[in-house]
Amino acid sequence: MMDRRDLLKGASLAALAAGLGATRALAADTVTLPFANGERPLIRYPQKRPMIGLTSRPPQLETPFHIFNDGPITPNDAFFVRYHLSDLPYNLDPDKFTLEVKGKVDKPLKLSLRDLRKMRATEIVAVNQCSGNSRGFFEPRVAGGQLGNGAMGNARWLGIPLKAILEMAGVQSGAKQVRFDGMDGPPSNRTPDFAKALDFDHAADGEVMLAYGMNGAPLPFLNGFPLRLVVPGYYGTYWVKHLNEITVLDDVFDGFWMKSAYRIPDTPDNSIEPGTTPKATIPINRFTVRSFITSVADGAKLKPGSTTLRGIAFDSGKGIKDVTVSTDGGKTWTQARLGKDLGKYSFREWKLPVKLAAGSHDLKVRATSNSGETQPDKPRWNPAGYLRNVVETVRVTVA
Ligand SMILES: Nc1nc2c(c(=O)[nH]1)N[C@H]1C(S)=C(S)[C@@H](COP(=O)(O)O)O[C@H]1N2
Ligand SMILES: [Mo]
Repeated sequence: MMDRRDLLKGASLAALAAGLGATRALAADTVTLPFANGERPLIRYPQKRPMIGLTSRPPQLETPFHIFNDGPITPNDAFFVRYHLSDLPYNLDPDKFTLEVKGKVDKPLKLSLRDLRKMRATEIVAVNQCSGNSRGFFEPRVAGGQLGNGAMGNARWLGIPLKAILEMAGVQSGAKQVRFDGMDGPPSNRTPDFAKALDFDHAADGEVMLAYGMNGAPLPFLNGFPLRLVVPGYYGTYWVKHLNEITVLDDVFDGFWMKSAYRIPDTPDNSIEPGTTPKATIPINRFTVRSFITSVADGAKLKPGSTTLRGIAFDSGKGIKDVTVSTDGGKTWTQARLGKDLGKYSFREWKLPVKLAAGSHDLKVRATSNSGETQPDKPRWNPAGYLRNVVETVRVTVA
């Protein structure tokens, strides 16, 4: 259990500010992601182990993929980091932090962390994944952060259902959306502030959460200390960090990050002919179903004989029904055994013992959710590089 002292200790903000703002993190080593221009430094930030660095202003860090083989929960110090704007709230004082709830409510609120921590808390295990996770694999290539598969993570979140806060504030009739704004901002006025909105019914569904705890500890600074939105099953763009302003709206929020950015083609599978422009778009929303092999990396050399393949699968919250694996490039498929069910929004581990003869093998994995949604054999394409969920292939040589 965390008490208030832990909360402060957890961030040790002065030290963080020095480490994050003033000095550049140490680049110890490099890794190469498997696409053109995939060379990246391994960078060490406060509260983080060495991570794959995408940018340093603002910090953007990817989880080294082998960490997903360590277990279904992604450790806080290995959890990916994504920001849009470089003015981070390094100087925030958790004692003075207030969450403001305003707009179309009868009783506008100003809540301290202490107020929030007195309320009845809930927990949920849920995957956070950046919309652009795996963008670097798009063909043809698309603009944006060239991410491998490490812009995702699974954590046990602790906090207050947003529903309880909205009830406390007394939402007025005619509420359409709820807008969320965090304490970070643009270094100049040229870039629009980062704010996101959810439809009111979604915001008040009882699952959307204001989280202050992550895997039994306070949120790491770079993952939104002291408070962030958790939107189970939805892409990370909605998971607003350093959240200090909630506004109930009686119209649809048309800020830049809703109206112009983070949009997907309005087609049945949200994809279009590669290289073309969509006729109409909608805001990105739920995760597509995905699965990965985590126990062997692409290009690995294995000894002939028995080995156990392991990995993870997840979807937008229907839960994983089954995972099948092919060791012959997709000609034949075998059902894997699923691991413990940590909840429908969590990574689901799977494993399958296989015998591999000498030669090269294309290993493939495919997950199907409880709604029957499954992964396509051919990648779907959209101009922002979102939603990747093609059946992934890991090529290994057995000798
Ligand atoms: N305040 C704030 N919250 C934010 C963002 C941001 O730029 N500022 N980026 C969003 C995006 S696009 C993603 S993918 C997630 C990433 O969460 P993480 O950095 O904790 O992994 O944070 C979201 N919340
Ligand atoms: Mo993102």
